[in-house]
Amino acid sequence: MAGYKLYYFDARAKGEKCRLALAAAKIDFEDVRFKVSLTGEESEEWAKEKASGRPPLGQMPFLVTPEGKILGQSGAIMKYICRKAGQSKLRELNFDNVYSSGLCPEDSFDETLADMIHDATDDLRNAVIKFFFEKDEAKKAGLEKEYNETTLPARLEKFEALLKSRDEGKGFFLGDKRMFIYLFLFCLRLTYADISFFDFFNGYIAGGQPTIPKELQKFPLLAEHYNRVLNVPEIKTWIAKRPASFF
Ligand SMILES: N[C@@H](CCC(=O)N[C@@H](CS)C(=O)NCC(=O)O)C(=O)O
Repeated sequence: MAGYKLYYFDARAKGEKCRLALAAAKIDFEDVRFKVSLTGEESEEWAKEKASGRPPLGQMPFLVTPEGKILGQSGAIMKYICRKAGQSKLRELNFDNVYSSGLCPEDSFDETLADMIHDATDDLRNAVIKFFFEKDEAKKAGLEKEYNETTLPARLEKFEALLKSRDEGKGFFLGDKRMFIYLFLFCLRLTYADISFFDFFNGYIAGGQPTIPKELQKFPLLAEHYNRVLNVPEIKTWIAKRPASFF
């Protein structure tokens, strides 16, 4: 049976959080990349794929599962992968309500908080995309100014407070709380909220480089969090080996 196949352009952009989730979940996948055009023309291979009707929304990224099922929308794909990663050996032992080694919070309120953090980073992605592709120079400068001076700093303040609200910001946004069950200590752990946040700052702001972007300098907890995600071994390895791309 073929493994997972992720289809996207040869870019980080909207596809990378899915690739980061696959890497963090230790799921082998085929990283199918279509040629990207900065001038907006459609590549022949993508036009053909789209015309086949296979991408469910006529867009990328889309994921083909080993069973041949197909999913679109980057956020939905990332969450699906992270939920899959939760199907650990411990689940088979009926420890479901206690612990899962996955990348998705078990508690439904926490899962919704993870969605909130993901959606809030998507707002930033969309703001960057808006000024990046704006052709009117004056309009572009206005949008970029608003993003740099208002949208981004306001959101960063909120993100810093959200991170601080769990374990004083020394861990991840969500995941298991610190508690002992029998002899095991369960700690805050990586979830898709962290992957999404990290992907925005790494993929969109730091040009994909393993460096902390200057925008996080005034937010020490977020800067440490960025480093914490960057140093998750599977994420570090993926970043070192992924193909370089312009955006
Ligand atoms: N909300 C969607 C947006 C997907 C999207 O806009 N995909 C673009 C590339 S980033 C695309 O497929 N463009 C090519 C086309 O529509 O033909 C997601 O996050 O997956």
